[in-house]
Amino acid sequence: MSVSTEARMRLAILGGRPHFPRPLHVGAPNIGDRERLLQRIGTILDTRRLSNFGPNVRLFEDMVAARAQVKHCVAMCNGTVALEIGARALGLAGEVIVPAFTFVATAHALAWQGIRPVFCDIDPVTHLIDPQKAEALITPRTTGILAVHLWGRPAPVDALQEIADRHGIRLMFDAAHAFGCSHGQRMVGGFGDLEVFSFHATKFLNSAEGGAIVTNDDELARRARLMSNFGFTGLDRVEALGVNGKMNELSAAVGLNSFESMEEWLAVNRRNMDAWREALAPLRGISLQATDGRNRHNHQYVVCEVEAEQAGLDRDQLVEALRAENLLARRYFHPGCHRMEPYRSHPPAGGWDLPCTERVGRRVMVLPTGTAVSTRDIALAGELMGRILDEAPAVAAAANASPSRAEAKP
Ligand code: T4K
Repeated sequence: MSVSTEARMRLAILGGRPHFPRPLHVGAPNIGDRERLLQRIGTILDTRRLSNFGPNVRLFEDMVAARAQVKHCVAMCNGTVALEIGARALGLAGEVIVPAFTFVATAHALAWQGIRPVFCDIDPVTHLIDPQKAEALITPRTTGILAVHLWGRPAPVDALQEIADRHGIRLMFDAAHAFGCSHGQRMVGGFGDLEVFSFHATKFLNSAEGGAIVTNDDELARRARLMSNFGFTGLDRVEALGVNGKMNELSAAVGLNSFESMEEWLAVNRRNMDAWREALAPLRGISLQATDGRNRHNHQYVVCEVEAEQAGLDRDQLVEALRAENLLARRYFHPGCHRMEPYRSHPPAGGWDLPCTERVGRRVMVLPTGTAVSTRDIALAGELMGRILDEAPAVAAAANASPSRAEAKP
């Protein structure tokens, strides 16, 4: 059946059958060569070396550091713990400025250790923290800025560094989305005092669960490693407060396997991005976020914005219609951390002033990509979106009546 014939079936939200027989997820993991992974796991089992800085973790760290062009990599059990340990290793306390338009782990990693996240607004086009607005939030209690390379797009690193230096505060980057991305010729990894990657299953390069702190600062790297292993400096010798943040050998084996397929996955993401660009181009009111050709990009997130007036239905109604088709588009990072607990219940005097975060949070829709998604899937999705727009009034009404839509309301 041709894509156009498939797309002509009745829309699922209007009573038809879903056009996609299996769910298409944002974040379905990329899986590397199975045989190679099983071999690696076999060796781990044979040698009985399962954790505590084993050979797979050490090799993974070397490969991450080389790719990010940075001196040190300390692998961790996940990105959130890496953020927590990074903030501690930097001595962050009091208040830290952070964008509200990010995955909630960025803010939680601070709040979890008694640091107050002070939410900053974003640039409405790039979705990245606005440096001028960040500077305006600095108070005597501010110890740092935690910026995010959202969607793999580098944050305004130079402006932020200049502000941090001028105010004598630390600068840390949440680079969870940005492994393999660059700011011009410089790879993400060596900016600020330290950066944090996530290698969660849903990420471009995954180790099932995993993360890392990367830095060019010898002392910070030493401290982060110490903190990730209870503060042990030798057998029975503890020299600092620490937790268990270590990556295990099985995760590292998955990570090493991912490295071997990384270029292939990058090519798939690029191909899919081109296919999405083509599929969305004719659609009114749906625009794909542009990527900056001067930077390297992993194209892990396909991010678009829905302009309700032009499209004839809003982002939430469109997401509902797509989900009915088994195309599980996401509303990342709606409604913004400031509207999630515990932050929602503790606004500053006068409330949060984040107009761009609010606006972008209402418009952004993230679409599936990665090796589980074919160009044919994308072409069908494009045709379906065209049909949804053509039947916008009926679709909007059906979406409003849907029970999951009611649940999804903030
Ligand atoms: N900072 C930022 C900016 C981040 O985006 C993240 C994580 C972090 C920090 C923290 O890093 P980690 O501690 O996670 O290493 C997901 C991920 O869980 C999270 O890692 C990620 N960001 C965030 C953007 O997305 P959910 O709740 O949206 O994921 P979930 O479980 O709905 O997964 C997405 C879809 O992927 C699922 O619907 C099904 C599919 N999937 C998922 C997994 C885990 C699979 O097919 N197989 C799988 O194994 O948060």
